[in-house]
Amino acid sequence: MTSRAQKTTRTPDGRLIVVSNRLPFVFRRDGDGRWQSEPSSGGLVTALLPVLRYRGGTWIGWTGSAGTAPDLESEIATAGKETGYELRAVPLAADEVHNFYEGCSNEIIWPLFHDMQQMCNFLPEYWRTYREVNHKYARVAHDASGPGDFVWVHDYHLMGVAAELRRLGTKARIGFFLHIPFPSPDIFLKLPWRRETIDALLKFDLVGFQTMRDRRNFVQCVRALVPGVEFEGRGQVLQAAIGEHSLRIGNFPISIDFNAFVRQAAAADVAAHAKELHRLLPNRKLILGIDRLDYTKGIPVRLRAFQNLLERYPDLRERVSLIQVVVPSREDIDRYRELKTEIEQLVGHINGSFVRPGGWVPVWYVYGGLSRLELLAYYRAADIALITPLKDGMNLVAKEYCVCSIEEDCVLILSEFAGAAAQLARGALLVNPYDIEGVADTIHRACHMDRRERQARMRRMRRSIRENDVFQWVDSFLRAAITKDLSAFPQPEHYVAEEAPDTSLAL
Ligand code: GDG
Repeated sequence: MTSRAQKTTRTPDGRLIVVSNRLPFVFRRDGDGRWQSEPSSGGLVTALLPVLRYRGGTWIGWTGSAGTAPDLESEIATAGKETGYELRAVPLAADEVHNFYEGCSNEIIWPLFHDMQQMCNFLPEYWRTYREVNHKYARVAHDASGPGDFVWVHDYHLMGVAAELRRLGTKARIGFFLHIPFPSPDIFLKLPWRRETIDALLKFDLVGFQTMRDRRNFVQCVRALVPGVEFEGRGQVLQAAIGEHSLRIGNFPISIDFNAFVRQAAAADVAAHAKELHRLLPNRKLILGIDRLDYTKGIPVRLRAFQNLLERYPDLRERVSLIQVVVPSREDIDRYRELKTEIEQLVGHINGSFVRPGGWVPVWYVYGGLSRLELLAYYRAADIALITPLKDGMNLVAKEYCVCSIEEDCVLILSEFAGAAAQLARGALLVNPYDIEGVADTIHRACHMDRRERQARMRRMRRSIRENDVFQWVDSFLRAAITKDLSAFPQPEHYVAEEAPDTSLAL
């Protein structure tokens, strides 16, 4: 447990009840059919752990397996005892997993909120199950919480939990954080259940978004759909009133555990692994892309940009290699399988067009998850990170790359449509990921950037991430829920500078 997190994090009085789609554990049966649990290693877990242990609390979520297994319950209880906070599982039947998780969450809300309405499958039964499953999560949260507690709900799967909790008469305060973007009204209004969704979000006491742009989109959607909501404030956290209920709405860019990444990246085995990568791919700049297999990540168009670079800048042939890591995800869905095939055909085409006998391979393609050691080694070895999602809530890979670059001698190329762009704009080279020639030109610029500029840019980004780490993120969200005086939350300077508010709304 970090003492820093303990000292700085003030929660509202009472315990913290975290509600997320999945529990922070992976449960698997071993060879003898007995359940084994392994803690997940994500940033959210790391950040919330000190608060949960210090204040006491509960984490509510699905185990990841459909149906119920009585013997799993005892493994959940054991895992909870070892972590120092309570775990409560929400059991989901196979049809609920299909309609709520794969259907409504991942075939409607995920694509729509990433501006990909053509990918949406607006089936009414998906939405019906979404409401029922949100009710299930709320029921467990209601039983787990008391009047002085703070319930913190995470992400797009669970936007209806506060509305259900209010119906159940829960007295605890309830916050929500959306990890993915919130779309503009043009897109959001396509959702057949738009009014119900906005009404449900307005039932929370605090709604947090990654960026000012997301928050502004939400405010515009509220204005378009719900008459009579009044907004007040100009800083990072706004106050809104709707009838008797008032809530706060803010932007809280999520971050990473800066010190842990620096420490781990500096380890001797990481350095040795990074050196080995340079030995295998000698005398060239290494360009790195790491993405989950997802159509929001923009992998095919990025490969086309790399191909364009090699065509238009022959001086870079044999002097650059793109390491593209694709982490398997949702492979049982046709669209994801098709995406994988498209990526592999493009890689084959580029390598077939430019490969030189006995040596250089332009694209080094890795399909599979990386160990922590490998991930850190790729970060340390890469001269350039090419992170070009078509849309992304934040993108922690961008922040992790900067922080692991302990020599501060490398370049981040970042999509302007990643939430991280608002914070890293002064150090990264921002690109429009759809602009194939623009991205190619930017890679060329990155390859020729002088050392002083590389270091100055990287230093600026690393300082910003250090000052705004994940513990500060938890702290600011929980403070926003209780602070009386909202002037304690001025908009961080870099957000005002990089993402000027829409003056027609002044919000
Ligand atoms: C959602 C939003 C938002 C990736 N590959 C491997 C691996 N990773 C780790 C990275 C990073 C995490 O997974 C990915 O984080 P992202 O932020 O990029 O994306 P999502 O998981 O889609 O998350 C996103 C985030 O929520 C937080 O609010 O930033 O916009 O979509 O930590 O390091 N880790 C290992 N092997 C891999 O192969 N060990």
